[in-house]
Amino acid sequence: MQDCLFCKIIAGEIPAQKVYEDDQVLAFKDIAPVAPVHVLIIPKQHIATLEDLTAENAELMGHILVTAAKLAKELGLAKGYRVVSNCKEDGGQTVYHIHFHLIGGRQMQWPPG
Ligand code: IU
Repeated sequence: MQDCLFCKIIAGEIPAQKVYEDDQVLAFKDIAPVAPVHVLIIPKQHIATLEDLTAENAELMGHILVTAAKLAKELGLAKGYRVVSNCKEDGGQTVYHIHFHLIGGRQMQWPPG
């Protein structure tokens, strides 16, 4: 999608610190990390929000979660971590290309703000 920041990162038009890539997903370091490890995992297919998902996306979403678990191991998050996807305004979403935050390396709090 033309005006999507994350589509531009996928296309290589905007630089990012990539940590993993395959034919379906890209993972890169968040530009404003909120923890020692903060990686964004995104599908290469442009999907704006969680609300836009259909049954056709089920395998892709599963692949993203499996990728999160794999990266967490590789990044040394043996004590645990959090995977978060913010949806629309009340969820705190700021970039409208669906993404999953993999956050770890410190004790998380609950409930989130
Ligand atoms: P959110 O869930 O939509 O709020 O998350 C968007 C994230 O994208 C947020 O953590 C930003 O720091 C991050 N980000 C980025 O990594 N690179 C960018 O150029 C921009 C935002 I703009």
